[in-house]
Amino acid sequence: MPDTIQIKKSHRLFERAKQVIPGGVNSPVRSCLAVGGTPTFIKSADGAYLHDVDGDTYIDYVGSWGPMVLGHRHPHVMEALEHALQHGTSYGAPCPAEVELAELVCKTMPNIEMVRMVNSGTEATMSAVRLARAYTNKSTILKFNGCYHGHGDSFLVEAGSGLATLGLANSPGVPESIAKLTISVSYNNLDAVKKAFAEHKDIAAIILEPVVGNAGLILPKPEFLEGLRELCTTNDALLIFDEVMTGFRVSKGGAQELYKIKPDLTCLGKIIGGGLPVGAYGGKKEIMEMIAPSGKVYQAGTLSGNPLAMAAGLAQLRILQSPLTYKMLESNTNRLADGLKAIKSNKKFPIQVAHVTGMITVFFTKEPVIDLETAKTCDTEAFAKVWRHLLQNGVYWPPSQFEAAFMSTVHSKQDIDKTIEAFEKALGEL
Ligand code: HOZ
Repeated sequence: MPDTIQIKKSHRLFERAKQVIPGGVNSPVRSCLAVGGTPTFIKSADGAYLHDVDGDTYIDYVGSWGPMVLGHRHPHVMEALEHALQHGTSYGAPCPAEVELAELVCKTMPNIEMVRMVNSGTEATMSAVRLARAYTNKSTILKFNGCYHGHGDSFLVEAGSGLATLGLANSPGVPESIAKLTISVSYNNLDAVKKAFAEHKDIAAIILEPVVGNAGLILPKPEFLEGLRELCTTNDALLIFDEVMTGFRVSKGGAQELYKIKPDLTCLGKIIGGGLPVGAYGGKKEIMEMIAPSGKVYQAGTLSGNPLAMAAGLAQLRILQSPLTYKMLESNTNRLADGLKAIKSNKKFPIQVAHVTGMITVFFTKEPVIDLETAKTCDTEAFAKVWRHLLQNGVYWPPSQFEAAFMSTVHSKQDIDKTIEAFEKALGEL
């Protein structure tokens, strides 16, 4: 258990940070505000572990919010980075690694015939929507409550992740004229989508997380994704899968491979940069060729295709080509999920365990969670108490009921069993 003198180092850093960084953090969820905690400042990471500035070690289930499928500092990724570093950090000009990475992305996700590298998931989704609007010559976007597609203006409507965590539905600063071009309906509700298409003739695209990770983990009902595909085709709208979290995680080819659905455009994120700041969007050639300079839809970036990020991403994606990786990831996730489900139920605080390869959420509610509305029935105070107990017992779980936890291939059986024990104890003490 972290000792009190050392805890003060993280605490002192947070106090300093609050003077110069809004809320003391560079992204709201990690402030741990929603769970009554303060951020743990990390000094280093390796494998399945995070080491904080106070000398304490935690089993990491945040995994940098997705990219650490192979754990932190995988030797091949580190080697590729060290090699790339010998050659420079940024050229603002094309480099061979970006071609190789683009080829590998297209090969692994065959629905992506062409891909454009950007620097974050937010950039990918914003650019994909601009492209969809240009391609369809329509303006309205349909999204789902609880899905989070980064912080672009169009997406901050009933968004999950930090907004759901802070109890916000939208953000000041987004002009009404922009917000009204976004329709948001309940996830897993095909009737609501049909109704939206009947009422709005101007829908350019549906964008969604095919498996939601930003309202906690929510799985699509069997007919949901297929229904969306059909509705988009019938209504001349594009289907955009935001696979920033699920790409190369829930299976090698992402959720689109797992559920056998062909989106028109796919957004990818940090995972294809091996943890460095990368995003990408890609899809059918006919659509992608509308992007400048082959077409007129403008999108650009000095750091796009950055040699360090491309090298790390390539190294990670090459390892992820092996089916063994996903067997391991699946078996680790199942072990944790089975262990959590087997915890003797605490009648006052029932839990639901949702999982898919590489991702898991423990919802503190009595009903299965199928959308943001059911996720909101969770007892967030009970979650917060359990979260604090986990942290004190060396388990770094996402500090929000509305964020999925991420597994890696390098979580050991002992790590997982220790996590289950910590949960059991925390639930017992509620
Ligand atoms: N919104 C991110 C996960 N869904 C969290 C970002 C962060 O705090 O790093």
